[in-house]
Amino acid sequence: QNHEASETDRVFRSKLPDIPISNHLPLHTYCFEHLSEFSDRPCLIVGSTGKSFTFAETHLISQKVAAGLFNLGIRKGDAIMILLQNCAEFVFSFIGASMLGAVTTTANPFYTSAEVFKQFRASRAKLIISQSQYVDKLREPGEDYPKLGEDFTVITVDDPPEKCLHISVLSEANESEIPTVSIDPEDPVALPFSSGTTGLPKGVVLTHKSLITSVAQQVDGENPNLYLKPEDVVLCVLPLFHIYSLNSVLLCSLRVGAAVLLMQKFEIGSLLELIQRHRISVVAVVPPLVLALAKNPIVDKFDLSSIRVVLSGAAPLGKELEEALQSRIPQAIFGQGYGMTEAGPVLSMCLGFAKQPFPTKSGSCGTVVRNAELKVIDPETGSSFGFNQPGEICIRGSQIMKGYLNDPEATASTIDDEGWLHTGDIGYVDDDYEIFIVDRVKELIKFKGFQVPPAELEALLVSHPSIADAAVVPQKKDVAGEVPVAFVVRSNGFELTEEAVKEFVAKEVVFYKRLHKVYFVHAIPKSPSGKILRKDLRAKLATSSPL
Ligand code: 4UV
Repeated sequence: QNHEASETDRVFRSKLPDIPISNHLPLHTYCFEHLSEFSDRPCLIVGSTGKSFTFAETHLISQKVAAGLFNLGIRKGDAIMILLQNCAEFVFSFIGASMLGAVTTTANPFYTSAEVFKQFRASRAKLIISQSQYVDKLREPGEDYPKLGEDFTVITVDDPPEKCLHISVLSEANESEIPTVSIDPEDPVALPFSSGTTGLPKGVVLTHKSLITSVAQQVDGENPNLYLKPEDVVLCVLPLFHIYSLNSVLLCSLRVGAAVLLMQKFEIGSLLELIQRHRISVVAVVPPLVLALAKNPIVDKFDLSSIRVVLSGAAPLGKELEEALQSRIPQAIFGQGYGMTEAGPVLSMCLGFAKQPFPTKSGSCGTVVRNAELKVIDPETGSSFGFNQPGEICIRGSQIMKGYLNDPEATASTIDDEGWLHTGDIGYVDDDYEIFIVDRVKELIKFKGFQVPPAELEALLVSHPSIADAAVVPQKKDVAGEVPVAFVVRSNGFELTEEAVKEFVAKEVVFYKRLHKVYFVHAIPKSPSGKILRKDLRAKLATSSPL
């Protein structure tokens, strides 16, 4: 589909020229296209054990996993779920599924049973690849739930509990048994979940073409926007189940031949130790990690001289924090990427990371990626703004999602008829084409970069017999960035304490969706059409006494 910009649209583009992009290929073929140039170099390094896999090994094991998935009945178009912390098997499973033309939905292993099954059912996944410690929550969470071992298969990367299979059924399969599949660029390959600008989490259909386009926009071309080299060791501490790490850390590294250092979870001491030991050169982080690196005194005890690039994204980063870390790692180029799951995900990237870098300003989220168009619109009228005027950021290009899974309505309200994806973020483009995000008009709350969809918590709250109505909004908080707080209307005559509400929610959701504060009110402010006036509630919170 070709879209013509309306004559009146003010469209911003990268300072880098467009490039040819091989987005007719299947994703795994594209990622391993230059395999022969670095087949014996390390591809994956497991931080906790030091075990490493070369590019050739990673490719071969992924092929075996593809054959193994096929033997278990997975076919083109089927979905599998990966419920894992960062590990090599995550990579083999994702790439293996791609080789079959299957699609992977990634979920947070810390999710509660209810959260996992919502995503599992919506994605119609047939199989879950996980770790034994998470299997308990996959066993019969309720009467009419699918049953482990009968309705779906669970494979664990460690000793399999009862009714589960060991990963070796995949990783030791015969790679010559992979069927020939023809993959269309428009076929889905990844299905992360995101609540987008409104409502509940939805499956985001990312095709082979979208992910290849996004990776190419970052690392391909004579002058790549994000210049990664085969000698680089790229830190992968951000969870691979989130699109930021999956795309900008894993897929970009595979494409260029850089090594990926896998860390299961963030712990400052071991992180610093790994940076020093493996001479990590590229570090992808989120603002709370920048804070830890900038402020923790133990950082001074380690040699961080190998770091040449620090990329921060997924949440706003203050200028002071950026400068504090910069002074600790003076040799590194420091910059931000701005992404959104639905946008494929990268909208903009710091041009200081380019092979021939441009000067950039701290606080900026980078410049729109190449082979894409960005505009800033008046959210009320839809007309586009020029330089330095804040408005809603919209993006267009082959990298954006195909749409939400089985939800044409939500798709239509996010991607308009001209192909523009509306982000719900408010920002402006300055005279140097640098993007600054200043606010968010969508409901979404971000706790340390993790999504907290208010609609999900509101639905949960009103399911409580003593709650008549509820609204959840973000409150600013130092390290986390934002935390969810609730305004709750009690049902007539019911006693209900703040603690009881918090506990009720905590039992059903992953830790970062827990309520930090509950305010009891008589009514939730709503528009005539019944929409929660979130702006009013956010404004209330900003005052010293919200009630
Ligand atoms: O859907 P999501 O959870 O997606 C992300 C993806 C982020 C990135 C960042 C850098 C990359 O290189 C990459 O591949 C992916 O966070 O949440 C989307 C919303 O998060 C906010 C903004 O409100 C998005 O709509 N956000 C993301 N990056 C930034 C940000 C940023 N740099 N500054 C401020 N807000």
